[in-house]
Amino acid sequence: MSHDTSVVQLAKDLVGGDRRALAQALSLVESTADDDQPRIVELLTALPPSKETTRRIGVTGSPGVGKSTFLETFGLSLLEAGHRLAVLAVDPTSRRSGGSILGDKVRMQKLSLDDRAFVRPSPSRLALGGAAFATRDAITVCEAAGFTTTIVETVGVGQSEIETFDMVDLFLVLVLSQAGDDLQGIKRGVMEVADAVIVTKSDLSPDAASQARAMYRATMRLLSPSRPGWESPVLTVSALKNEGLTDVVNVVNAFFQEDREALIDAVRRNQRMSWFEELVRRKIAVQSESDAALAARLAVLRDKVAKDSVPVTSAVHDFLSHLTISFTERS
Ligand SMILES: Nc1nc2c(ncn2[C@@H]2O[C@H](COP(=O)(O)OP(=O)(O)OP(=O)(O)O)[C@@H](O)[C@H]2O)c(=O)[nH]1
Ligand SMILES: [Mg+2]
Repeated sequence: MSHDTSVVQLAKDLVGGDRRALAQALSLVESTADDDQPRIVELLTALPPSKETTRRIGVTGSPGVGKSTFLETFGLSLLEAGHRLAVLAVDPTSRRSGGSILGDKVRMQKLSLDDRAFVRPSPSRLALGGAAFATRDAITVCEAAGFTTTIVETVGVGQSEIETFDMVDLFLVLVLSQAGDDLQGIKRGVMEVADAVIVTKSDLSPDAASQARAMYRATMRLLSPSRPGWESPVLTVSALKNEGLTDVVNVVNAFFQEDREALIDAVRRNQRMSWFEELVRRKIAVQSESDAALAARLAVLRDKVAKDSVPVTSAVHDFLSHLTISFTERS
């Protein structure tokens, strides 16, 4: 791999707190261009390892539930408490356009303008395919830049919530009180991994909000704990009226208390391990199809397997021997 001095400089500037370097580094790790891949590796290798005391928080909820508005108020209280905050907005839907990115900047205006915070709206393109992996690298970049808390805001559709859960320490699920009559629309799987449930927009109808809270509390009691020794609380907030935010801050602080550090470390370790395993699997799959010689061998073997002219086990061994050769030639 050629030594890229510009990337080494980028890493230095990033660690030194340069905003432009931060934005550039985030664009780089989000890039899917082949040319950028060695530069991404070089950048990540040049960064200091993440500190254990950093906080990674996921915030999810259906479109319009009030995530960005909540993050503005919640984020400002984190800044007050001395944290430096990065917000990475990930939207796996294709509805996100220049307009909604502008919307994020408006909804998180004070955060966007505060130099203790950094807000990164991501265009939808980035959320497709391997985006979950890019977001993990983006967290690493933010932590290297000195942010003590990184929040990943994700729109709750499809698999995106679970992917987010797998990259954070604490997972907050925002829900509307209007949807409180039943759990329709909110998948059970998401509630199972919620470390806290937050009923939003309580100012619209305080009664509906407290009914929803009671209903979600009952639901959460039926589920097994999201983490060992942690009971997921259900809270109500109005981000617009700044009500209930102190409770959220208290829950977050309780979650990150020192006696839970070992648990959080173990969670991160498991996350790194499955990230590695999954990425290796994916890259091998991609490699098998994109490397001409390998792809040709794979096609021959598929054909033989189809005709039953070679045992499947032998075909796999054959394939693996080609894979090894292919990688050896590269290094
Ligand atoms: N009354 C009231 N309205 C709120 C509150 N929080 C958010 N809203 C409104 O709800 C709408 C959606 O808020 P957002 O914060 O953009 O919601 P979001 O979940 O980030 O939306 P997407 O990012 O588009 O999925 C906006 O019109 C907000 O002004 C609240 O606490 N009370
Ligand atoms: Mg939003």
